Amino acid sequence: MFSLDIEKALSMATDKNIFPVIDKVLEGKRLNMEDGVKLFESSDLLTVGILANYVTEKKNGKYAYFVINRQINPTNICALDCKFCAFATMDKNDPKAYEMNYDEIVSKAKYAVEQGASEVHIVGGLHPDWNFDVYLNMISILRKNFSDLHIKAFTAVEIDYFSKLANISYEEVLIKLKEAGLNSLPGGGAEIFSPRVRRVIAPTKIGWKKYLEIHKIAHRLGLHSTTTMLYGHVETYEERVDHMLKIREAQDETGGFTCFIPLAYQPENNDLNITEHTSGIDDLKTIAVSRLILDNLPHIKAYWVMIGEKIAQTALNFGADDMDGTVMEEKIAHFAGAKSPTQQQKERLIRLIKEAGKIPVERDTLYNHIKVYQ
Ligand code: V47
Repeated sequence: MFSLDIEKALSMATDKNIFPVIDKVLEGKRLNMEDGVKLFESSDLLTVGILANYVTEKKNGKYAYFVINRQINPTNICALDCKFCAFATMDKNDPKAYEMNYDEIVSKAKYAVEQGASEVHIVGGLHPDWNFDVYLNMISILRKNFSDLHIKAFTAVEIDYFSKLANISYEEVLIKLKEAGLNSLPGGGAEIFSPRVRRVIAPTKIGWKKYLEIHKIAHRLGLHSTTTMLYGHVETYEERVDHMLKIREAQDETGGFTCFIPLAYQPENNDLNITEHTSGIDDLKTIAVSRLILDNLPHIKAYWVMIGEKIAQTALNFGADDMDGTVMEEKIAHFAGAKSPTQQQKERLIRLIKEAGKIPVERDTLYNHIKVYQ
């Protein structure tokens, strides 16, 4: 019944180039580089979306997830100089430079918990004067104050920095953080894996091998993580698909990624000479193609902060099954010109999901159901 419906829907497909890709998806076969590029190049967005939605619903039914969470960015003073980043500054005397003390961090987490948050998401600059203990104590202090809160903190880029600061291995850094109370890693810092692109947009950041190595070590230690891709700047379609294929290969090894998050490039106040926001078509296609390529990733997130709530809502029918969450205080995208609000109310997320024809589920970080809104 279901397959007849999907075949009927796909009988309207107009782009012959993607017919073989459609067949592969319906036969449950893995897509390759050529397939991914054909999907990106296709003008038949609706067919690509129907196909991605078919895969999403096979995996997650009609459920679409959100989380009550808060982002905390302890400092924006950073030793790296990524060209796309408008949030960080290398100069401590820059008027926008800031650093939080532990009391401020705890009070932000306290407010989040009072609002019903199950997760805090902590990332920030690589502060040149903070040693590893500053970051480690941040986690233990939060854990002492909030025994049940899920602490998702520190990207692979930060883990690499801590390992250099403390002169210990990635594994030792992660074990210490886990013992202090860390629950999982966020996916930031992936950008685009292509060394060509990294040389242009993030020349001093760790490369893709270290990024994936750190995530795989975390997975082996029992820490789940998410993973991301920054798109809409100088990368090609091939480089986007290559990025996804590398993530798929790592996931085959460990199975530890919960979710893939395409992050739409925000063009303001940075040193990259690309001033255009991504288009809605590109946002939807990127979500759909990632759903189709990443057959072993359980969830695809439409991050409303970067693509706006209207496209994020629409993306729930183009392969995404998650909207992230309330966020409460977003800085990274907003320093770079994001037009979305800096936070969402839970009721609005529920409404956006229901209007998309999906069933809203409040989840925890690991996608356990907290409440289903039938
Ligand atoms: O690592 C920085 C990106 C990331 C810009 O793990 C930019 O669940 C667009 O990773 N335009 C941080 N993007 C955000 C992030 C994230 C967000 C939500 C959920 C999760 C998760 C992770 O933001 C950075 C970088 O890749 N970023 N500057 C910019 N101008």
